[in-house]
This record gives sequence, C-alpha cells and structure tokens, in this order.
Amino acid sequence: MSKLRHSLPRFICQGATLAAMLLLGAHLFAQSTPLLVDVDHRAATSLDGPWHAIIDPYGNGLYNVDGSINLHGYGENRQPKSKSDLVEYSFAKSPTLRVPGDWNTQRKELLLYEGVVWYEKDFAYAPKPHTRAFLHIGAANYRAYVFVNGAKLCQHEGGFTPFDCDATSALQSGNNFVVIAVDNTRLRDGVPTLKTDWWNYGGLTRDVSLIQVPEKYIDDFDLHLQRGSKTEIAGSVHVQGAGAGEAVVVRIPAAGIVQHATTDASGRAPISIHAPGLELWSPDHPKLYRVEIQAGNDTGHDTLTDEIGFRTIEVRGTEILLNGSPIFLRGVSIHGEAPIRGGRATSDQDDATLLRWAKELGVNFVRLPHYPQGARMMRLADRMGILVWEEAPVYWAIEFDNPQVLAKAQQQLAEIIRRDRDKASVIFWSVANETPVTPARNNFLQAMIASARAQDETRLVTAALLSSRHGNEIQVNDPLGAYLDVVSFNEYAGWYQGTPQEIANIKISSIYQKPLLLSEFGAGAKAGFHTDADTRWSEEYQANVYRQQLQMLRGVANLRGMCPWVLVDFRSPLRELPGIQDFYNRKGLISDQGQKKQAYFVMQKAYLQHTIGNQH
Ligand code: GCB
Repeated sequence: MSKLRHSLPRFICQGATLAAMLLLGAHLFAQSTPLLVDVDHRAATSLDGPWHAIIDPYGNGLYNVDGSINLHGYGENRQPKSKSDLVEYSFAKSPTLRVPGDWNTQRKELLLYEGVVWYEKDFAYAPKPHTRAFLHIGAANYRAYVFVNGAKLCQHEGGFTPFDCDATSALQSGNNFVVIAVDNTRLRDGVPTLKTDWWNYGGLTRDVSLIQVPEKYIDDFDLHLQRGSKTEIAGSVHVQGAGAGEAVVVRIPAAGIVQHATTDASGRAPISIHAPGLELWSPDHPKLYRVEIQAGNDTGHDTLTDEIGFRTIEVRGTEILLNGSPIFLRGVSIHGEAPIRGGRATSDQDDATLLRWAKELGVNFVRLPHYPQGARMMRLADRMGILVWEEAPVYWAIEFDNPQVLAKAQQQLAEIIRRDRDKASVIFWSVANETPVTPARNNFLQAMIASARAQDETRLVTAALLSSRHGNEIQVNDPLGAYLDVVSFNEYAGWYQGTPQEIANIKISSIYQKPLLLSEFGAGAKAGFHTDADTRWSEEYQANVYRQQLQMLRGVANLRGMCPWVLVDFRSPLRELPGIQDFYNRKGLISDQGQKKQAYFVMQKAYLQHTIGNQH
C-alpha cells in the first residue's frame, strides 16, 4: 500500500440504495446540455487561437457573494459608455492565452493557479435561415460558464468531456463575442475530487468551434457490429427536431451498402444492416470505412460522414476475444500530457508522438487513465490500430454517498460514450480507478456499470481495482469484480510494497473466473541516474522491478493483458522530492523530455519477443 493509498478517507454508506441512486442519477443527467457527435467531421468555424484572458482569483466577475452566478459580471464584456463610466475590467486590454491549451504552462505565474480565468474572443457570423448554431467546447477544466454577446447560454461541469451550447438566439449578423469563464477550483463533491496524482491543468484545453446545422439535424448515432456477429450492423440514428417519418439513409460505399430507415416519434431511426464480407478492424488491419449518414430529403437534409471500423469484442470464460479470437493486451498507460513541451496534450502531433512511442514499445493496447483524453487520440488510435481503454474520472475516494456526485460521474461517462462510440479502437469503458471498498462505493459503481451497459451494449466494462496483499499473496477479491467483464487490478510490488528481490516469491490470484488485466505496476526512476539496482530512483532499480514483475506475471493464470505505469513521466503536485521528482511522477518508461529509460527496453523486449502474454 502506498502512502497515498493509506490516506484515502473511509466512507460510511448513508443508506443510499442502488435503485435510488440509479433513478436520481438518470434524472439529474436528463437536465444536462445537448451534445453533438462526430463533430470533427462537421463543417465548423474554428475559434481556436488567442483569446483575451482575465485572471480572476476571487471569482469577482463570476460569483455573487452568496456563490450564485452573477449574470451581469465580466460575462457582459462591458465597455465604458462615457468617460465617467466605471468599468473595472477590460478584455480588450488584457493579454491573450492560446486555445486550446491549459493556462498553467502558458504563463509562469499560472503554473499552480487554481481559480477562475475568463476568456473572450470576437468573431464574425452570418446567420443562415433555418439553421441552428452551436458553440462546441472540446473540454474546459473544470467548470465553465458560457456567454455570447453578453447573455449567459449554458454551463458545464466536468473537465474532460465536450459540450455544446445552443447559441442560435444569441448570435447576430456581423460581429459577435463569446466569453467563457473557466474555474478549475477543486471540489470535494467534484469528479474527480480534491486529490489526484496529476496536474489540475485549467482552461479551454481542447478545440472550440462554432457549428451550424439545419433545423433538423443528426445529433447522435451508433453503428456497430452486433456482439458475436461479423455480418450484422446494428444501431440507430437520432434526428433532433424530427418526429416520426423522417427519412434516414446510411451508406457505406466501399461495402456497397445503402440502407434506408425512418425515424420513430422520438426522432430515432433503428438501423439494421446485413453486411457480409466486411473487412474487420484489428490492430493488424485497422480498416476504416467511410460511412455517410443522411437525414431528411431533397428540400432539406443534414449529412454527416465518419470513418468507422467494424470489429467485435467479447469475453468468453477467461478469454478476451477480438473478432472471435483470443487476444493478449500488450498495453501501456498514457497520461494526456504533451511530450517534451509539457502541459495538456492538445494537438495531433502531441498524440502522434505518444502513440508512436507506445507502438515502438510493442503495444497493441493503451490504457488512457484517469479521465477522458481528446477525441483526436481515439481517431489516431483507430488509424494506427491500437486498442484503447477509456476511463471516467472516478478516482480514489470521491463522495460515493452523494447522489449528486453520482449524477456528475454518470454525466461524464455518458458524454464520453456518446463521443467515442464510433471509434473501433475503444474496447473498454473503465468506471473507476483504485476506489476503496465500501457499501456506498459498491452501489455507486454498480450504477456506473449499469449506465455504461445501457448506453453501449457492445464494449467491455472494467475498473482498475485495488488488490489486497497478505505476505506473498496478492489476491484480487474486490466484490465489484462480480459485475465487470474484465477484472483489472493495480499492484506495486517492488515499489510501494517490498523490494524488487521479493517479487519473485509473490503469487497473484483472483477469486473470479474472468479475464484478469494488470492495469498498473511500475517503479520510479530519474532518467540518466545510473547506479546499482538497489538504489531507489535509479534506472537500474526501475529496470529490475520490471524484470522481476515480468518473471512473476508469466505465472499468473488468466492474465489477459497488462499496462505498465506509465509511458511518460507526468506532472503531479504530489511528487515533490527535489532533484528527483520536482513535481513529476517519475514512473515513466520515458522521461518528460523523451529520454528512454532502461525499463523501456526491458518492457520492449518482452513485448516484441512475445515472452509475456502466452499463457492461453
Ligand atoms: C496509482 C494510481 C496512479 C498513480 C500511481 C503512482 O495507483 O492509479 O494514478 O499515479 O499509482 O504512481 O503511485
């Protein structure tokens, strides 16, 4: 047990039943903002680039003294009307911050800043009749309040998922301005909560754009191979604003598919396509099909295109099956941090470097912990043929007994499922990481699992569980395992527990007859620090932990995958040791500056030579 893990607070179930939590969560979620899917394939006006920014440490322009939102604060972007008019802020005179981007790494004095930052941008707009316009925000950490031309449009909580604000009625022909207040103050009842082992990067951290759609538009669709079938595509297309009888067409030209369907009273058209002869997507053959979806008719329609891979993922007994065949997941965990330059990953280039490093390591799988990363990452994984684990930010001990917190967690899970359901690479929804077992937590996570299954019947549901260690036994016995498809667990033998030499004697077992996945193991090392293998922080120590772990893992029955912690050193406020950590978690196989450590090569050899993962 690490020191961190010892400090996790204990929770007492306050009697919230599973059914009550499910109901309340669903109710609260129903009130959230709309969300367009496949936004990166829509024609959009990008609002990326420099935005004027006001640092507002006391939330002076956002909150009234009672904590409510001030609708007449900085969101109005006021200019003095006369020379005697008093206005105590000015966007025009404030310097800019880049969007997308965290504020922490753009100005030295903001590295540790937590609080409110205001963003403002002017843009031109020409309204078209019979259209709607949405402001699409890829992510804003952690709470965001959006104003257009002085009117508050929407707000959103959750730092890693996208949201849309309907700006149709607020926009005018010609010049417009948008103001977004972003507050990254950590909250006890937030998801995640107060303590995380990663940097609380604040700001508009992903792309922002303006999207025009017809009055009736495709806001959601889901097309996937039915579990276990290589020929039947199922799913639905939802047309917002449509009632019964709206025409929908799905085309997959390269497969010769043209499928007509009609919406029901709720605007949803069920899709069922017999598609023999599809080339299935896999890491060896990441085949993507261009899919065209059209709703409406000649007098008015909405068209969306996408690049979709078709594959199945299932569990049979203790095996994980990709397209019907057993697979071992040779993985690595990757935080959403930009290599070399640091800060939040924001570009295709950032993601490409990370996935290239992972691919060179020999992986067919990546775990993207502990929060959803940008959609660019999943697109790239789709193209590169890398399987992906995505995770909701339910980390350590959040307020499991608080139904509002469940609603927040379910909302973020729903947003990410909706965004990434069209990505073949994504095979897991992970509902949590290292959550101490209590009745309240069990109820909470069962509700999360039920949500994931209700929204996506094809992917596997998992969670990174804590394991319990008694002497040389590590047992995976968390009661949540009964509800998961794949039982994943973290263990740090040789780092938080015992010495590397003791690892050889450890036996890992699970009480479940299900696939086991080691979602974390590892050790810290400062790149370039070389000495003997008994000295902490040396590359030799870390490499030794890897050698011993690999040896032990070869003997674990039902092990179907593993994700060393972690590909690259990442910033963390918990890691302070001067000269070694300097606010970086040093468990990377690669340093934050791109230096490969000895352990990288130990792991690479095992993956490339397949000396791990043969225990079928
Ligand atoms: C864990 C956590 C991860 C930490 C890691 C560590 O168990 O899941 O977020 O960063 O250990 O380095 O201690």
